[in-house]
Amino acid sequence: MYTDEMRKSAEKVAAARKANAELEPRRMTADEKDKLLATFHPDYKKSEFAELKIGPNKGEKVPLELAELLQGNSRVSPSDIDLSRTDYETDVLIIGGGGAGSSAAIEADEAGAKVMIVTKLRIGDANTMMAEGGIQAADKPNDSPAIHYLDAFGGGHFAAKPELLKSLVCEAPEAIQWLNDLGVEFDKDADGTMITTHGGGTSRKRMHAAKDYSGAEIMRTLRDEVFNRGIPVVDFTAAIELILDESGKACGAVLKNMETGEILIARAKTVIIATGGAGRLHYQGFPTSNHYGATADGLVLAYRAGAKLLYADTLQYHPTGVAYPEQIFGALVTEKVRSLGAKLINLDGEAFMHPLETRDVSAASIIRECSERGKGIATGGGNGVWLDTPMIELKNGEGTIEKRIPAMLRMFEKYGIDIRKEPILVYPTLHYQNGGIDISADCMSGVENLFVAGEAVGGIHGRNRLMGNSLLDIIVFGRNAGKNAAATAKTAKPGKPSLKHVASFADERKKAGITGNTVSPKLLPSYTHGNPRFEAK
Ligand code: MEZ
Repeated sequence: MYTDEMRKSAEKVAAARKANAELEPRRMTADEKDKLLATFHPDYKKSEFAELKIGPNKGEKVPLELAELLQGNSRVSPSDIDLSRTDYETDVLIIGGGGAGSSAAIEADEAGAKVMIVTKLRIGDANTMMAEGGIQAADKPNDSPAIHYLDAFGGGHFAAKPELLKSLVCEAPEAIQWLNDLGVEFDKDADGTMITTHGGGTSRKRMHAAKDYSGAEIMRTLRDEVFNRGIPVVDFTAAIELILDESGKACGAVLKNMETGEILIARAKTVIIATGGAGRLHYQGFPTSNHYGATADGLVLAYRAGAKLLYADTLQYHPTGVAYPEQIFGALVTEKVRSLGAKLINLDGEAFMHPLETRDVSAASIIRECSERGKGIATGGGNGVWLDTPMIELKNGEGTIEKRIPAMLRMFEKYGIDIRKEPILVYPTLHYQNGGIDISADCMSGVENLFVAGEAVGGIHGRNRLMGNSLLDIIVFGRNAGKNAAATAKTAKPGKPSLKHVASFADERKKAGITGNTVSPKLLPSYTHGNPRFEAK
């Protein structure tokens, strides 16, 4: 499968494997990291950001593609929408059918609220499903939530909102127990002890996994629970605007049937945004590990309704996306591969960095190797570095790859690459939206009765997230959002529904001189445009 040029370099990797396996590359100093990030991390490329001219974050910079959507035109003309009709009525309306939305639905249902999920694709079409390596929780005797907090706070450049990070780490052990009780098949030893490993930037082994399809296993379990409880799921139906009442409280959404284009009205006492990430916006032309619907819709809905965003200028590029073969370009190669001992190696067979630096540092380091240092391996469309997977079995014994990372084995096997015998080519891929909607500790956004959970939230992780803290946050904040939205719904008495905020936003746009005909939320990626089979009606 590899070209002759690639093979020549792969031979150097094989020759140096034993020595590289024994080598402990040093960790970078804080100064070295800062310099590396400033020069090579995509978040620092000024020309790729634009200043927002309107809305709650006016004056702040966000990626060009996001700025266009946040300041875009609504998909509806408020005067055309008949708000007197009611197609759906519920206590808690959850927008998004991934891990956060499902966790929220389960807890709101448990609290006795009437709940409904709407999702533009199907329940489980979400980044949760795509997560591979695991979920963090400090539940071993040598660990504690305080140590987990320090790892995550440092890894996120000391920018996380303390009250959010505190909830994340303190509620983590219970979240794992909850998932275990629901039926998630975590990796365990023969005596039932959970197997845990390191991730980048963790000082303790606290990554719980279900082989290398942890997210799929968690999503499978949550989806079963949603169905078992009989919670209604309205699929192929996108939320295209929030509805607020006269006093500005969230009380529903304008929906659009993705197949027929029909406009529907959902009324609710509280609303939860759990719409996930933005990888399919392909910032700076990066490929993505994200699912098909990751187009930042929740951020657009909330922003237009007046909710502030936090750290929307910071994205996570997972260091190891597939660089070759091109059929799976950008797909995730889980960090667990490095947790199990594989190292990153350059063209000349050198282990050029510690394999478990934090993700922003690792990604920037790979980009430097492929650009300034000229030590990347040509892949046809670009460059990549080697991830020396055979090292895993050299260190841990034969059979480890099949047992611990079978999905990786299968993914490359399809293209004639046996990762037990040959290294693989990787390059950073757009993986996670570090920023999102600003919330308080109870998961409420700046708009009253509008709650947020999962990747659409900003501030839990600061300006960089550690592996396994995202599967954790969808559970912790999903559950909390569900409980709090249900409690609030008990006493909420929504006033007259209105789309005044949509009209005001359009006025603001005009006054600021924003022209352009971009409509948002985007709903589906751009490469569907022009193809009637995939176009959102
Ligand atoms: O938290 C993640 O993003 C994750 C577990 C990814 C991975 O490398 O597997």
